[in-house]
Amino acid sequence: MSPTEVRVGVVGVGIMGTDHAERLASRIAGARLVAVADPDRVRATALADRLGTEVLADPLALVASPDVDAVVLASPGFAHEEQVLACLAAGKPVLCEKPLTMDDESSLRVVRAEVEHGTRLVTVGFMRRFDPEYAEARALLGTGERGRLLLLHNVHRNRSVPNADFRSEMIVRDSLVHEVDSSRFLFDDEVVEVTVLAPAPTRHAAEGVLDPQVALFRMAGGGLVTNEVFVNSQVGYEVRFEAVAERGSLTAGLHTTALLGTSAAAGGGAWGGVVPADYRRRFARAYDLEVQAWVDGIRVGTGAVGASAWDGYAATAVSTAGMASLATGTPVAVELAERPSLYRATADPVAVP
Ligand code: ISE
Repeated sequence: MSPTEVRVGVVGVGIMGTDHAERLASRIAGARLVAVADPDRVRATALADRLGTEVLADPLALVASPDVDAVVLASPGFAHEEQVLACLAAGKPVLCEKPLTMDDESSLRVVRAEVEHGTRLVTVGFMRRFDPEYAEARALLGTGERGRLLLLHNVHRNRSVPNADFRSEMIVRDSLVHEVDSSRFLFDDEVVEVTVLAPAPTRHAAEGVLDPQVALFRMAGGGLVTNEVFVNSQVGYEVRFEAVAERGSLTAGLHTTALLGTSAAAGGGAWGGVVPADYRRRFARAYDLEVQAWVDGIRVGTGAVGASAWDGYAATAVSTAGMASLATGTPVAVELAERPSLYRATADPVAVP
């Protein structure tokens, strides 16, 4: 398919779906937002009216619609498997927000369905791959100039979580999953073992929720990754890393680092700049580049870009093992299925913008 204009439907109009719908309606070249679908008809209608697009009640009707060429899925993770499989059955490209599905078995079913289809149609919304700092770090590490990557230290903080339903396991499945993908991306390697531990929780976490958490990943090639995830930091959205190679280290995200004790009143802190309140601000450019690259890939027929269904499956497998480790505090091995030839590289690189 190489339409001059890709007609896109958005399924799920919560925080991320609304953000993507606005992006598609206003600043993505070669795309037209043609429909939104959400079980919450009132919120979908309000958004559709504001953006001048159609509303469909049923996500599967949106996928099947002859007026829709490609689909952005921003529905809750538990709905993804059925909806991604419907896109594959309809032969439509789909940009599915993370996590791909809720566990590794269901993610593997998606991988197998795509292999059966024969070409890549699924992109998983791991937007950090499109963040200029992450992409540049990956390109620099890939040159080998600095030797082998030995260690990666990731920090991931949210000011707070949307509701008390955000339980300890979701910190692994919805938040830490980003570090799983970015570690695979930066190392160009698979995670083979995960350990998740938690200190005595912050008093700002809901009753029984283990927050913050610390996770350790062992990479197949011997690399090690430390991760802190803290979703009720009370300050703002801080995502950064330090990568330590044999001859030098590099950092990303420092300009969004908060000093301990800075005021949380304005939705962030300060460190020679502004700490964004949430991921829509921190990764605004990455989301724009991701969606533009996805649309461009459909228009020129070069196929899917960014994280593949395989990357989504691998990330979900690590999260599934991470949730098991959180329950026991012991290391859990990650066993992946054999990678089909449709997915050449461990983590497909993206161009540095
Ligand atoms: C959310 O779903 C995201 O994807 C954000 O990037 C992450 O920081 C947050 O913890 C998740 O809940």
